[in-house]
Amino acid sequence: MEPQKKRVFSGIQPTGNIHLGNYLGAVKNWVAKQDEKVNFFCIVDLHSLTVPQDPADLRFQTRSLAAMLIACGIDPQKSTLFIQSHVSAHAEGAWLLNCITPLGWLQRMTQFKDKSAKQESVLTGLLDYPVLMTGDIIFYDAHEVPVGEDQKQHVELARDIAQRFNSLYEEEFFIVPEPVIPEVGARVMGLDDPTNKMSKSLAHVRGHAIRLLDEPKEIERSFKRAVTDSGNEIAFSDDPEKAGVNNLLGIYKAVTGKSEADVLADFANARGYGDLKKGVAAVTIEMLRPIQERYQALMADPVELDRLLAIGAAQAQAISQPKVDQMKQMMGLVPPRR
Ligand code: ATP
Ligand code: LTN
Repeated sequence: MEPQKKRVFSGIQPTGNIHLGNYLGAVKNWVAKQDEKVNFFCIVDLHSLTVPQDPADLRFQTRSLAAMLIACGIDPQKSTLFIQSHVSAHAEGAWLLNCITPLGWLQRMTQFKDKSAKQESVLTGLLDYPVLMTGDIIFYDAHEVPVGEDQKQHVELARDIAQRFNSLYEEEFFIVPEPVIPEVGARVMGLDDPTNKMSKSLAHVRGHAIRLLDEPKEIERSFKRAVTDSGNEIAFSDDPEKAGVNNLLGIYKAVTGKSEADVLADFANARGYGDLKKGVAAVTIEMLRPIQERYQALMADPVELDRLLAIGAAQAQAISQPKVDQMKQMMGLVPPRR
């Protein structure tokens, strides 16, 4: 008998512009592993409401991200792709988890401390967000949660909440999930500042990121302006002075899938960084071309996109709602089934 495939859950917020770092560091790996695992990919629109959003903008960004993920290769036949607010079990179950989660656990979260310090008026949802995230994961019995380093503490909290529910109500009811942090190699740095990671919240800044929907001319321009150094040696390096060139080579390597030796061979005859920048731009444009075409086709066919998202939501609801219904029974809200 085939061993049971592990369940993977990951979420991505529909805010900001999806960029090359998100693709090379996260989405590309999700696509590659679709056959090995049972995957749930969720566009977490409820999470986005933890900071104020323009309703029309949020609606558009949510659909646009769904289309982009499919365009990148998330196959709705292989993976369950859905929008969080379409599946009512998330909000319903999060309330139940709220009522077993000590406030102090949430107040300790470093992301809450950082984000709330920067805002004048802090919404309750911002504090409570890790509980909603816990439900996302544990209502699907997910074993693995691929996330960036910044989300590790939230997945650890999810483990604590799952264990607390299990010890209060029924041992082993929830799977205790593990965070899966990608290797550091998958870190794409900002083109304008190669010492800081390329980031969604800065993707609107000119020259910072390559956004997956950028036109070829824009991509060429952004790479051309990329910060390098005053030398001319094209080599992989850990030297912070050479971070710009290292980042460009890293992007070329990730896009082409070539070995470091083959990457360097491609630039053996380059006359300085200008040729490196042109080379990286060319392979990135070629990689993004079919993704952009598929994206445009999906956005032009809203009926098909709705159909795919409705299938995803139905599959997700069929798994998470029974789990939440069982919680309701255990917690004394509805009589247990005989
Ligand atoms: P922000 O930096 O504004 O918080 P983000 O760009 O990190 O946003 P997320 O939605 O938090 O975007 O991340 C989605 C996924 O993309 C995560 O798995 C994250 O680890 C990955 N990711 C984000 N930025 C990079 C990057 N520069 N290089 C590699 N992977 C990245
Ligand atoms: N909080 C995450 C997004 C997220 C998530 C999840 C990730 C919401 N629910 C469940 C993994 C599993 C973020 O902001 N990157």
